[in-house]
Order: sequence, then C-alpha cells, then structure tokens
Amino acid sequence: MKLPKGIGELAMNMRFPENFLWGGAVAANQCEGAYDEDGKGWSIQDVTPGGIRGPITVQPTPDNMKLVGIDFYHRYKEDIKLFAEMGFKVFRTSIAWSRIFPNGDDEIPNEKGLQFYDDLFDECLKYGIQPLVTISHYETPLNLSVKYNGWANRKLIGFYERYVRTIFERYKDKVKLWLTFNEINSVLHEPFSSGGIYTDKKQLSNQDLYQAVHHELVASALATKIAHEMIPDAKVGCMILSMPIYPLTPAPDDVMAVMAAEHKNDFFGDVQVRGRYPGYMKRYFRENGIEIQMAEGDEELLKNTVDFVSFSYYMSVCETADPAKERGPGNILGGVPNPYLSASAWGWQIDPKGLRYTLNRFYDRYQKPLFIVENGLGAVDQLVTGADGQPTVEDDYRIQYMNDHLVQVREAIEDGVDVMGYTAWGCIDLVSASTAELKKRYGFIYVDRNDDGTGSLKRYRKKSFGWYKEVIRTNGEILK
Ligand code: BGP
Repeated sequence: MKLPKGIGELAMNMRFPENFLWGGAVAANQCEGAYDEDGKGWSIQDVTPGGIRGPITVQPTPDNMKLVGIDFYHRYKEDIKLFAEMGFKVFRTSIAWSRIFPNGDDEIPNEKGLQFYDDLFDECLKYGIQPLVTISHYETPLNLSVKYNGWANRKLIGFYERYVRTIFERYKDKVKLWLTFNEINSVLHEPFSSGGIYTDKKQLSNQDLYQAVHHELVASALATKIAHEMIPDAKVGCMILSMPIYPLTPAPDDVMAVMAAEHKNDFFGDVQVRGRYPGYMKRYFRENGIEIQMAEGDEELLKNTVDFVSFSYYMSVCETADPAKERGPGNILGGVPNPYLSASAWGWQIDPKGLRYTLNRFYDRYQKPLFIVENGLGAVDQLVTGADGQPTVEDDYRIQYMNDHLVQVREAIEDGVDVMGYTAWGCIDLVSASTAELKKRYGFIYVDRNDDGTGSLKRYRKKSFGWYKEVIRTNGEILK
C-alpha cells in the first residue's frame, strides 16, 4: 500500500541522525590501574576496596581491584584500536584528577599525568574517535577529602578551577566535549564517592550536604564559563544519574511521593540548565532549616548554563508514600521494585521503555540536546571457544538489552527529541563502581582478569562486539 505523503516521510524519519555519536564509556578509576605510577596521587577510589558502599581504608590495600583495573594505562593503544574496529565515533573517559594534581591542592601540575592524556587523546583522534571527557568521575584526590572534607569545603571550588584551567589549556585542541561532574545528583546518596566528603554519611547534616552541592554547582558553572572562554567551539554538559520514578499505585499520595523524589534529582539539572535555584528547593531548604551560604557572585556564576544534558540510564524504580514497602537494590538511588519488570543478576530492574520516557521528560523540561553517556547490562559472562578457535562470550542477553534500549532511543528521536549520541557503559570490561567486582561485566570486549587478581589481562571480542559494530555501521538500521 502506498502511504499518503506525510506519513511516508514520518516513517523515513525513524532513524538515527547522520552525525549520531556512537561509542562507549569508561571512567579512569575503573580501568586505568597504575594507581601510583608516574607521580599519580591517591584518589578516594584507591582506598575503597569494596566499592562505593564498602569500608574506607587508610591507604590502598592489595584487595582493591581498581589499583590494577584492566591496566588500561598501559594497554590503551590496543583497546582504542578495538574501539576503532567497532567504528566508535566517540569515546567517553575521565581524567583522574590525582594524576594531574596528586594532592589536589598542589600549585604545579604533574607533567607525566598531563602527558598520559595527551597520548590517549592523540590515539583516539588517530582513528577519528572524538574524546568526551568527564572532568570529575568519583575520583576526588584523597588529600582533598581527608584534609578539606571534599566538596563540603568551599576551597574545593578553587582547586577544581585550577585543575580545569590546566586541562582546558592543555587539551583545548583535542577535546571539544566536556562533562563537569559524573552523576552529580548521586552526592545526596553517596557523599564520599561522589563528593569526596569524608564525614561519615550517618553523621553528615543536610545543611553540610546541600552546602557541598552548592559548591559543586558553582564549580560546574564556573567550569562551563571557563570552557566557553578558553575553547569557544567546546560543548559542556551536565551529567545526571537518571532513573524514572513511577508511582507504585495511582494513590495521589504515591504520586506526591514521586514528585518529591523527582525534585531531588531534577534540582541539579534545573540549576545547571536554567541557571538558578528552583522554587521547590527553596521551599525544601526553608522547611528543613537549611541555609545555603552564597558568596558574592555565586548567583551570577550559576547563570553559565550547560550546552547539553547527558545522563546515565540503567533502570527505573517505583516510589510510594507507604513507609512499610521494602526498597530494592539499584544504581545508587534505589527505590521500590516494580512488579511488572524483571531484573539483572544485581537486582537492577530492566526497563527499556523507561529510556524513551526519560529522553522525552528531559527534552520537555530543558529543550537541550541530550546525550546518553551510560547504559548497559552488568552480567556474569562465560568464556567459551568461538568458531574461529578464539575465546569469546555468547552474550545474547547483552545484545537483547542494548537492542531493546536503542529501539526506544529511536522512538524518542521519532518523538522529536534531539539526541546527540550514545556511549555504552563499560564498552570494555572494567571494575564495578558499586561493588568493585570484575565479574560484573558490561563490555563488548572481555578482559581476562578475575576478582582474586588472577588472569592474563588479555582482551577477547564477545559476540556483542560484532553486533555493536553492525549497529554503528548501519547507523542503527539493524535494530529490531
Ligand atoms: C554509574 C557510574 C559508573 C558505573 C555505572 C555502573 O553509576 O557512573 O561509574 O560504574 O554506574 O555501575 P556499577 O559499576 O556499580 O555496576
């Protein structure tokens, strides 16, 4: 049947834009290893062997998987070659702050640390892969945490400013896409990993926590301003941990509980995109006796808003006003389990349609380009021998997960949402942030390393490697 004009055109639009940025994402502290090489100082990740909820040690201990990671620091050339083979257009990584300023408060940067990222970005650019760089991804220099109490201290703004000026100056010709803080809203839940706040979470007052948030928001706006001045063709994004929140029942009180939970997350994007504190937060501060100390010029600085909105997406949750309902596991925020969804082996509930919903929600709210900078399935993989005699993983479950999510991205594009790109989380296996395990694997590339520290560190292509390569080659045409 011939479609009437108009409808045919609409159907034709059901595809990813020509310049869609396909790629993968990692974070320095989860893959680089080399935790004390070439002048690097310790970061807060070097003393959390159990992951973000585990106990903190006074110094790095051998059981910490992140100290070696997947040895990306020494093997990045081999890894980027594999990313290029898949056709990546973009590679998201972070700069380990303590490689550049080992103590965070140093006057002079560490040249060897700067050189490493020069080499890494050159290697990406050699293959036409654009770096997308997170300035701070859960890796505050340990000294800033212990000595200053991390972002609870206003002084961190100055140290961060020195760090961003240094890296913008050094990489301004190589890096045009920047993210100021990874999952900035996670600081409300994990103040140590996310904000380097050393005070025990249970002892930390809401006053100090929201003051720390204010410092991060000011620092983010300042970095955005500096980037725009120093690298006029750069684009700066905020980065939000997104998790759609559904009411557990249609009871209006459950809907209000959803609204309150959403506000706690939206607050961050609202300030970073709209440039001012929203009314619902002012009310929350008023009613909870919180008084944010603003320095002169802070409000003006906050008006330096981001160019795009990036976010991670793994799962959705439900919310309810009923305190008796048990909360389930999840990516940092957590919530009440949804009876309609299944879950990963780590209890994260799988919800591809939630991604379309999230994209629409962000776009309705902000009307800014969106970038999905994390999405993927953490699973236990079994190494087998492939048809070519090489070790591989038959990870059809991962292919299914990503296919289903990308179909929903395409739906959102059809809804009119402006989506810049998609970087699959942990495109090469790496150490998990929440549990510090290597057996929770996300990659298209298998890394031979086990949680007892054994393994050759060799890299093997999984089945999903070939699949993702085809997705990129066809610009999403093979998704079903
Ligand atoms: C996000 C973090 C990442 C990453 C991912 C998966 O919250 O930004 O660093 O690790 O979640 O989480 P996990 O590693 O705990 O499976």
